[in-house]
Amino acid sequence: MLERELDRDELFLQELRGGAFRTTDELAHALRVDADELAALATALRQRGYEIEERPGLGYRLAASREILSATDISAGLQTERLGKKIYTCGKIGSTNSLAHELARAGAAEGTLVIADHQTRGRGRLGRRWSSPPGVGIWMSLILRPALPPERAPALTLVAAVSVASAVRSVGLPVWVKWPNDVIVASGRKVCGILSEMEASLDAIEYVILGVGINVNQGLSDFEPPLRDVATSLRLELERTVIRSSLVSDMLNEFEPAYRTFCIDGLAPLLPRIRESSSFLGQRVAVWIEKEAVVGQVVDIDEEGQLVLRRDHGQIERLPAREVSRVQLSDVSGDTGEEPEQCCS
Ligand code: BT5
Repeated sequence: MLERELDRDELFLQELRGGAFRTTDELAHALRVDADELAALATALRQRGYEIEERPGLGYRLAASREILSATDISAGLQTERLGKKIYTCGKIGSTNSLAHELARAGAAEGTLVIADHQTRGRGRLGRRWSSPPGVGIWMSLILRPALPPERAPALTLVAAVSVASAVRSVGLPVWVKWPNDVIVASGRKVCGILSEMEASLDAIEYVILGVGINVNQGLSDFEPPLRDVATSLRLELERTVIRSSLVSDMLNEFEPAYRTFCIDGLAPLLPRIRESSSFLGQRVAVWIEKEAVVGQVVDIDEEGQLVLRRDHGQIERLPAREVSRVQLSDVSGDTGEEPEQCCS
């Protein structure tokens, strides 16, 4: 039932591709719905921001200029063996991570992808909000079932961040991984955040939901004012529209081999890439764990994906990603040791 509804949205958009009018009869037949259901589907798609024109006698058409997030296009760009073989596309949804949990609990296969055009309750880490306006971003969740002990799972976020960074660089934008879960541009603004959530027993992972949010085609006004200083989109940086579907395929094509390597050999073989992409190596940072700031110079990221800091008195400290609420470049005078009120990690 759920699957059918999700696929109908996608099917409707596919039928309207190319911009020509399609008659109500043709569309109703292709989607296996009646005229009223078709009108309701068109209304729902308009609410997502698609310009769907309806003319008596001619039927429906999609205004030509729209960039469409499409499962068919994502599939066409995939070179993967397992990831993205089943794709659920949604118009408006609370959170793709929540639907992915539901699907995973119901037995969905490894590699199942949930992707939405708009999230109304997109979430970040530690209960924070993730802004996910319609039609301009990649809001997606991947179901993974790695045969790994649960304590290895947090490093998957880093593997995914490096893969997103490679895919974004391939569209022409230099970006870096800001440990543990962000991808940022040279100004420090965030283009991508990753939220991985795990269901596990004491010694085995049942599944991991890897939630990835990428700001693709937002203009400045698509960001709420508090985000304008800390967030950016590929379009704002590159001054052109980026096709979301091909970026999703590129990300999955990058991620699959890295994920396979990680499952077999751990993080070690990926560390050179991780270090190369890292925005922090050699820098002095403040890392907040709960309300406490740990300040020091980043000397490495280790095989567990922990940030290795040299404190001022020379002591080496290893910080696990899951306990960290915020990381910030630090100058000596600026650190109060208290987390700022407005938390934008
Ligand atoms: C993250 O959390 O960066 C993880 C974001 C994961 C979002 C994806 S979208 C698909 C999937 N479904 C979901 O519901 N979530 C995942 P965190 O490190 O806690 O960063 C959250 C902070 O980033 C917020 O407190 C804001 O300051 C900032 N922020 C919110 N929306 C943003 C956006 N669109 N772009 C950049 N920064 C944003």
